Amino acid sequence: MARERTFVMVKPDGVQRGLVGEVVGRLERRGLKIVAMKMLWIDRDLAERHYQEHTGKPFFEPLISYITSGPVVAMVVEGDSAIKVVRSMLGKTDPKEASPGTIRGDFALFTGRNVVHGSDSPESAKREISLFFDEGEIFDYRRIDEEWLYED
Ligand code: DAT
Ligand code: MG
Repeated sequence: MARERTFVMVKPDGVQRGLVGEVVGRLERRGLKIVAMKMLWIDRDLAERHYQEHTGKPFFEPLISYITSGPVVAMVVEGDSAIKVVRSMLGKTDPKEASPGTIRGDFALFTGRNVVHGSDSPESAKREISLFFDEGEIFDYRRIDEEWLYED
């Protein structure tokens, strides 16, 4: 069993469209545990650092202005293989290609308004969590259903 932590964010369009509860509810019902959560309004500096791998790409400027256009809800989510499981729940980056049943496949149409972010690897998860959260904002606790969720 590989218990992992990943970084998840409801982007400004998700907040504006009232999808915070939908996203959090899906993660919780899957058995993933929210170990940190906050609303914040990302500034340009944090946006550029978060999306540093995309610096210089044609969509970089629109991406930065989208992600800084309103408040977001940022989370650290924990569970077995959480990084891969969350990515599969988000669906493909381009919502037109995302399967129904995924968050993007159910709630979005455009790559530039794709509602949610999730880390794509253990390295990105570690980097992104530390960009958004101090250690003291992340909580270590047992959820009451873990006994029934985990096989061992
Ligand atoms: P993901 O968010 O699925 O991890 P990514 O890391 O490749 O995707 O890109 C980050 C965000 O940048 C993505 O959610 C939307 C935007 N983006 C990516 N590729 C794009 C493209 N070709 N055109 C416009 N926006 C794009
Ligand atoms: Mg990415």
